[in-house]
Amino acid sequence: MFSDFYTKYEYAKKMLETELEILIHSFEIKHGYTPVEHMKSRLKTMPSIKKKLEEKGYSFTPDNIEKQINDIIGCRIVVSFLSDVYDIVSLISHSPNLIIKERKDYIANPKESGYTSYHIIALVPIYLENRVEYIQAEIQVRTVAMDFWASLDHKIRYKFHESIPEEVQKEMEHYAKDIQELDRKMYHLNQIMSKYQ
Ligand code: 0O2
Repeated sequence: MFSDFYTKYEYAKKMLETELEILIHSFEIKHGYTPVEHMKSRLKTMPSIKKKLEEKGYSFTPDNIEKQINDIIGCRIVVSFLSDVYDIVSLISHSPNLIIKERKDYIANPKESGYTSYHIIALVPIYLENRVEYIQAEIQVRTVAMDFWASLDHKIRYKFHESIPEEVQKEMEHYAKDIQELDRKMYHLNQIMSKYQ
């Protein structure tokens, strides 16, 4: 039952990867500049889908997966500068092949933990025999500095199983502010450099 269901997500992940690669490549050709440091996509595993559903108080059924989990397909785009985040977001937003369902700007409004990133929930079309189906995917766009913080935070959460000591939490909140400051400085440097190009 679940393997057929999962196949749709595999198709949609391929569609999304191809679409993003083309969009980014066309941006690079137009601007003569490569904003993306790296891009990675993944399908959420069934055990982790089950865990997330249980945490939300839902049973593990295909219907609940489809309605309650919007990041079975996850794609992360890591860029150099803060301005690149918004350039990439704009690029994705203008794609005729994706439908933007939701956006969450955790850069303008960081999460309580200090987490910053720009999230887009997009609907990706997959072309089946007699119909088109739209599959949800979460695209996270962030700078290298934000990515560094988020991956450390992820390791901390894994180590402490969500009950993170207050001392560690406070340190991470401070570092999140340092990261924001560093991104602002790098953005400033990028603007200075652009005068010389
Ligand atoms: P994983 O293992 O990275 O996939 P949702 O969880 O989507 O139902 P919500 O609140 O709408 O609920 O989602 P949100 O917070 O917009 O996005 C969730 C994803 O963002 C997480 O996925 C993480 O990847 C990332 N994220 C959000 N907050 C934090 C944070 O404080 N620290 C870190 N490191 N990442 C965060 P998952 O499924 O939780 O985890």
